[in-house]
Amino acid sequence: MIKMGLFQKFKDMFSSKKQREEELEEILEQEESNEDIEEEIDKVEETPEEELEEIEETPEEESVEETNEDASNEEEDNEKEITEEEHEEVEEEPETVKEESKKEKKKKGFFGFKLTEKDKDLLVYDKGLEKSRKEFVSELSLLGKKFTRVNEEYYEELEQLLISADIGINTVFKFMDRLRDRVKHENITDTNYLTEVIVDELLMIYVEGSSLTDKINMAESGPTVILMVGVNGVGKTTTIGKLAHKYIKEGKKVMLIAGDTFRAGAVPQLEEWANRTGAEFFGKENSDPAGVIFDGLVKAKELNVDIVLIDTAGRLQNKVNLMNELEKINKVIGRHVPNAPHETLLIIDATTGQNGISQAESFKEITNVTGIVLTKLDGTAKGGIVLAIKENVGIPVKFIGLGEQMEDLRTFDIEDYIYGLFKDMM
Ligand SMILES: Nc1nc2c(ncn2[C@@H]2O[C@H](COP(=O)(O)OP(=O)(O)O)[C@@H](O)[C@H]2O)c(=O)[nH]1
Ligand SMILES: [Mg+2]
Repeated sequence: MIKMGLFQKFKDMFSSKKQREEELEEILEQEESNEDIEEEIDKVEETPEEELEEIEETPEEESVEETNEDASNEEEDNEKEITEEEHEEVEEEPETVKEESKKEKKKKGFFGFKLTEKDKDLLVYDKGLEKSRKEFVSELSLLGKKFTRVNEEYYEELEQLLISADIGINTVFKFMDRLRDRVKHENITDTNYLTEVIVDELLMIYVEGSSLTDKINMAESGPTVILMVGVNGVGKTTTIGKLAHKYIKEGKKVMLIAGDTFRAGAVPQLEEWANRTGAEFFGKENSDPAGVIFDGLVKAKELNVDIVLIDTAGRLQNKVNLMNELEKINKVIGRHVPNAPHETLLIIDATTGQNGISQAESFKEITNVTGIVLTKLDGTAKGGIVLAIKENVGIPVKFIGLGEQMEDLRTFDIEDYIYGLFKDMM
């Protein structure tokens, strides 16, 4: 009794995605190899244009002089002027067309092709999840090839594989129980087919309870305040830079406030991100964080800022202190902007694995975390951590970091994520 599971559904759904991706890869390859040619073409185009202008100027001037001299014959003059105008029009046309095509070319690329935002998502997800896909998913396929029959040894290796992908021990145990059940019920013996069932069941964990919203809660009026928390080095400041870039690109006015005031270099680091992205900035080194945030919010309101991103220090070593500090910060923010902070995003470094999960559990006790940003997914094969967060923490992942550049932050999209992980199997 074999049901058509999620795997098959996703497989069908993703076939168009795969096709699009193959197109994109081809186009990008061709564009790269054609960049040099394009430069050459530009150079060649520039020279005759200038020469052409010089040649054109001389006869035009002469004809104007002629017209002035011969004032008696008005009819002829008019005729001449018309011819000149026509002449100019004819000349202008190819230039405008040329200019336009140049601009278009810059915008669209050599083949008149423009990447959509969705295309960019697909490419960033694909690149950022490469490690996880190559290591975890290839090993899963290998396992299916190594064992032709489902036996105890197979189960053991599978369990190890899932644990090493950071899916989380409890999730893995639960998963293994479900799998064994399904194998028994559906009388599965073939490991190749079981590989599909495994992906199916993994997808199920991803999809289950996905009613958790990944939307950012925006203020109805006045600035939206987003507070960033998390331990040192996880990528808080970088994520703020990336978010600033994202929102500014969307046409919003953004301000960064440096609430991590004591760590050496933290304030200038944030200021640099403000400069790079074109965001407003407020910060004062070695001052009380809540005080800086207070002053920053006053300025944000004066400047009519749409989104305020606040950096904080992440000293988890002293939980009570951190809790008190965040409480004070929250009070200050709430007093200034009603219903703020609108989001408190906890940043977790995906490469720290289970450690990241325990950080999430601690921060959950300390403050009201509304979303998680999972950074450095590009640097790990442990993409399974998304599952562990869902199972153990229950806070939605809202963004993922897939690289160090400001474009490398994406809204967490379960479909793109699953595709990025499993596309080699589909
Ligand atoms: N590969 C990669 N590196 C990241 C990502 N996010 C942050 N980083 C790097 O992690 C390091 C620490 O980041 P930072 O923002 O200073 O962390 P903070 O202490 O939490 O503010 C920096 O070198 C960042 O470039 C990511 O998504 N991918
Ligand atoms: Mg920082």
